[in-house]
Amino acid sequence: MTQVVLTETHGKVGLIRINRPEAMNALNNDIVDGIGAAIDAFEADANIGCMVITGNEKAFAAGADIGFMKDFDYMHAYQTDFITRNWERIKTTRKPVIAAVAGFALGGGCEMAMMCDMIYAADTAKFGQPEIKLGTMPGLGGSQRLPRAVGKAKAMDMCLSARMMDAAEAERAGLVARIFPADTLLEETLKAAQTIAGFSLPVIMMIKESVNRAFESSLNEGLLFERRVFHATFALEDQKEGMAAFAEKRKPSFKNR
Ligand code: CO8
Repeated sequence: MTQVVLTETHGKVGLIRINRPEAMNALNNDIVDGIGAAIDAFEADANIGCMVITGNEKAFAAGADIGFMKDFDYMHAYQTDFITRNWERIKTTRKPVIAAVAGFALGGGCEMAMMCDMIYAADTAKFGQPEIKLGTMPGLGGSQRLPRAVGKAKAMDMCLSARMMDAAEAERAGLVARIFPADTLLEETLKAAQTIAGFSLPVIMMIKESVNRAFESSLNEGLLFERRVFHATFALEDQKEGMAAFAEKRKPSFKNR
């Protein structure tokens, strides 16, 4: 049986590839469980400082597998806790996750990319929430994360019209952090991930946690959270090392402590 999720380690970066090319990487339980297991392993590996999730050149993922869910009824979706049970592991990992998107990121695929901490896109990337065409709606966070990323007007437009957004528009709108030519997407994303993973792991985690607070709290609560975590960095050996290295004009050597 083909493995629908492949993992590789590149230095301090854990790479997760969705590998179901015959179905445009349509997401099913095997894939999300595989992604969950990969994240568990990279989270537990003290050598890993950043993760990358990618698909192939045609699709990051063209949505949830329509065949898998087309005969669901309400009680099945509710009783099996569809999505909530196992589709959101990306959301809980404390290490940063970058989505490297080439080709289609539609429906649950777009939502999964948005669940990551940031999206790097190939110039071929296309984002969309076309569930309305299927008589349903975004269910993996799209109606909440898309407006936070691109604002209400574009999010409403995409969810209601089912139109796709190309990479250039996605970058202008704030959905995507960086765009690369398709043939260099993975290489450039791994390079950026290596840069991140080279910093102090507790600081990486504290920054991720603080930026995420911006979307989950009022400004004053978020500022207070940031201030407390910032104060806490002065308890780190890596802060002493980072600032001493700057003063001594040398490269810091972080110990993740
Ligand atoms: N589910 C199942 N199979 C799919 C999916 C999908 N989402 N997308 C593509 N495939 C399959 C096709 O059926 C086809 O299979 P086959 O060769 O056996 O006929 C194969 O992938 C290749 O696809 P196409 O021939 O259609 O390729 P095209 O290049 O012509 O078109 C598209 C590519 C535009 C991506 C087109 O396939 C498409 O529109 N796909 C459906 C996109 C969609 O509607 N996505 C939303 C799905 S609903 C959803 O995600 C609900 C989210 C709720 C949360 C769920 C948690 C994730």
